[in-house]
Amino acid sequence: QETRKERQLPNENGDGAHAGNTTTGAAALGGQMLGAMQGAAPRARATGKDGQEQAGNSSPGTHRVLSMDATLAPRDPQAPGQFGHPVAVPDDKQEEAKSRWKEGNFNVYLSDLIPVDRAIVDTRPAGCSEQRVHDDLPSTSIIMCFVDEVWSTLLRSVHSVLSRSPPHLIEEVILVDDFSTKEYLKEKLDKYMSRFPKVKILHLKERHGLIRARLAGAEIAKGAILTFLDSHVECNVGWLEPLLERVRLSRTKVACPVIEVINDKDMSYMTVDNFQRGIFTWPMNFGWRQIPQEVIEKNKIKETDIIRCPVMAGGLFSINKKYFFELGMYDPGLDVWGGENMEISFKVWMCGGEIEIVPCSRVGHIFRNDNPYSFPKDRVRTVERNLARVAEVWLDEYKELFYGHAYHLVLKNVDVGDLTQQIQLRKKLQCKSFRWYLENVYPDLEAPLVKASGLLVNKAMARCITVENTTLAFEACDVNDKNQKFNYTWLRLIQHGELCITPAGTAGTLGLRRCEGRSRSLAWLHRSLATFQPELTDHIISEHLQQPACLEVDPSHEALRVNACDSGNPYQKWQFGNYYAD
Ligand code: LR7
Ligand code: MN
Repeated sequence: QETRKERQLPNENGDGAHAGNTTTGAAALGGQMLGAMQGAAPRARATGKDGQEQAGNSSPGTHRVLSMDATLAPRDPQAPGQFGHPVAVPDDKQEEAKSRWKEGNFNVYLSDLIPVDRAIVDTRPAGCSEQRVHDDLPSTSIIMCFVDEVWSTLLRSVHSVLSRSPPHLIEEVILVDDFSTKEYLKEKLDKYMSRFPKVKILHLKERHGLIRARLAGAEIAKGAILTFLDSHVECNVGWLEPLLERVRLSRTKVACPVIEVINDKDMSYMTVDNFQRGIFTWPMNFGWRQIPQEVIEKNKIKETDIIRCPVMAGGLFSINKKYFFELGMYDPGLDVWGGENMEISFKVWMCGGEIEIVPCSRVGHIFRNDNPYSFPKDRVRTVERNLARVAEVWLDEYKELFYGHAYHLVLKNVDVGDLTQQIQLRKKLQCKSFRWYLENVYPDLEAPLVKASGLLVNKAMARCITVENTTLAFEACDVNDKNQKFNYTWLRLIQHGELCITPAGTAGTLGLRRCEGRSRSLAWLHRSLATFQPELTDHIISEHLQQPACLEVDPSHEALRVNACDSGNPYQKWQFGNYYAD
């Protein structure tokens, strides 16, 4: 479910529609976008006639973006899918198309039907073709990893790179075959590609998974810049130069194209809404979020302006090779697929770099609902473990939010493996804190460190739990009494300083113990149980005891105890002073 979300289409993702936090979010975002525009190179932003002249006069050493393009003169204008138009499966081919779907989890039949060098419409915003880039852009190694990719799709990806990039900027195209099982990806592929001297194929001898396959490609790359692509893409007109221009301006800029949509059903090339940032929601689900209209207007953000992103989608970006190595590339302990986009994004921002979307660079990608290849281990578990590694290394105290939103990982006590090297790396690079990242890069993320805090009031008695030395009491509420203040944490602890409320040794009684982050014996479920026992909302249920048992006040003695949960019992209803999240 969670990983599905990562692959949702940019313009279909619910995140874009979130209105809840626009006021604070937008204000904070305003500052951020302003920063973004100051960071953009004036030369690279020159658009329209005026801009062009200005750039021409004041900056020798620049030229217009070339339009290396088959769009205007496709080899066969009548061929299906030409210009990115949708294609329909003929009636008598429906069965065949259906049966071939699972080869790639998209319409493989249609992919085979349309030319491998089809033209697509130039979807760049007006002004992009007038933009100027430096004459001395660095050349790049393109790295494309694949496992059992569909033949026609892989070819179309490679053709689009070769025909829509200025040749001198392509050092090489490295195809990393991640131990594919399909016969056609062996000699047949080698033979086909042998006509393109720049294309090199690295056949891995065992399955590396996407993440380590990319590292294998990076190791042999000769270009100063690495450009990673998925193996089912179509690079659009002028896609490469604006990416390289950004990386040239600063070696710590990581440049991503706008990822457009190649429709999985009819293979049409669809453009996406402008002004979308790559973001994540808890527990680290990648998504897209539109910059609010008022922020766009207030800051006069143009369609061609660079967009700074809290996180990248993962598959398509250019990065300075030396910088990538300095950053320790990807954590090699990440397995197969997933989470590496979070890792590289946090690492880049926190250790002094920037992640940008470059609107004048556009690349289509086939979005699919499921991976068409097998996972060596369970897919969900692989992704969860990867994300937990990222959380442990990069999120500091905020990792509790991650675990709080994926509490099953706490219950499973997920084993993330050895993190020593990653933690050392973070120290060595003197990276900033996750708090800094939140404040400066992603201020619109809601990230309260606890779920609730303040007085813990019993609703029936209107009295409060109090800590007296190291024992618990039940007294008249007093907002100024520090001993009545508790935090309800993401790890479900009811915490007062170092101490946590727990069912005591003797049945039914309550006590205080030193808190331990992941201890289930200290965990209490408050509110969240609403999903399967709605009537128990506001109860506080111990997770420790065999039977579900609730925090209760014994009305006759005014003593605290744990007792069998009863939805109608008002002596079991509790409320914190403040709630920050559900
Ligand atoms: O074991 C593997 N070995 C591989 O070589 C698994 C995959 N791969 C290849 C695969 O053939 C493909 O070319 O790696 C590439 C990416 O795999 P996909 O296409 O199955 O991934 P995706 O497009 O569903 O998912 C996104 O997230 C991934 C994991 O975190 C990678 O970062 C992908 O590159 C990334 N794709 C994009 O960013 C494109 C836009 C999608 C979005 C949002
Ligand atoms: Mn993909």
